[in-house]
Amino acid sequence: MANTDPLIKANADVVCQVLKPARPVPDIIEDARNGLLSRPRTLPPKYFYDAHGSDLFERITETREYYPSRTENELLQRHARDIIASSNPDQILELGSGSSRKTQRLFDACVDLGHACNYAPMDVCEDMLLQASQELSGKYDWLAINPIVGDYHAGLDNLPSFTGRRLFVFLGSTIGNFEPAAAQRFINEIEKCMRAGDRLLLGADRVKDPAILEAAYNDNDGVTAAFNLNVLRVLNRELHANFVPDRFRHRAEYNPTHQRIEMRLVSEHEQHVHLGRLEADIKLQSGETILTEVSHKFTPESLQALVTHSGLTLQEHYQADDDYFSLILAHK
Ligand code: SAH
Ligand code: AVI
Repeated sequence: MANTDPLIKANADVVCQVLKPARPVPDIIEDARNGLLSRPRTLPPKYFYDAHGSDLFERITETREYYPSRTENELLQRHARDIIASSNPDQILELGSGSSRKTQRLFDACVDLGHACNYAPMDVCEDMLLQASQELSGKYDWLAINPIVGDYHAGLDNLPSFTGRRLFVFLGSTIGNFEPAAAQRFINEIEKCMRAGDRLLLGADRVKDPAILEAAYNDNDGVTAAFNLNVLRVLNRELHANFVPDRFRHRAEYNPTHQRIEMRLVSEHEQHVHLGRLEADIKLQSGETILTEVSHKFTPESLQALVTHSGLTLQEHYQADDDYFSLILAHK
């Protein structure tokens, strides 16, 4: 029978629950009005992740230069049994789960330990959620998967309630894409959702040689550039805008003051762009930029402070041998 419930989205095998916003968040029209009509021009990074953008992100993780995913995967591989054994979760709830590729290290550990739990991946990209859930159900037939589509900036209060022990997971250094004050508020918000005995597993990229950081965001095959430029196609589709991606170029630079990569689109010419649904036109000068993403890098101290300032207790700090990446396990 056809699914007629607007809060349930499904493809052949998987059903996706829609997270009800706990507070209003700007839609793309408001974000574009706030971000594009005044200078410096900015856009929130969540608009990268339409189906194509999510695929491009996956391709970024396979580039030689983008070490974070590889390093985090190795850390998970090494410590997953310890994480599962000590947190003993009945549910793994993952925020910004994307392809859930690295999370498989936790499921592998469950298999090794004979541990059963269910999985609630949450993401703004429904296509990727459905694809990931299908892949996981093929690989781990014991795993019940309850995907949730939504925007975590709209709050976590309406996440499905759960009575057992939960392991909250936030990987990939996506926390670095938040401004520092917003990152603290978000970890505080996760802490509020947690109950005594729950755990948080947080992955974060580390401050390091700027050349290594800049290379990771300027891969030779141009995948990161394509990912950055794809946001213009999203704007064309969603805002009835007429950006010409060929008239922009990708730029990613390390800002040592803020210890973050700043990713921008640079207008290659003076040009006019029509933003149909805003009923507005913007004039970009040659060389003018749109800030599309910030990606903060952490020191061991700044990362631990982020977690402990929320009131959580640090349990483990797993660090890569080269100090490139950290995984924090914390409990309430
Ligand atoms: N955790 C995965 C994916 C990281 S990419 C990994 O480590 O590889 C960032 C993910 O966060 C994407 O899947 C993107 O769709 C999701 N995301 C970005 N903004 C979001 C938002 N506001 N709400 C929910 N998910 C978001
Ligand atoms: C998801 N996020 C942590 C990635 C990052 O490294 O900031 C997104 C990304 N942007 C360019 N490359 C990867």
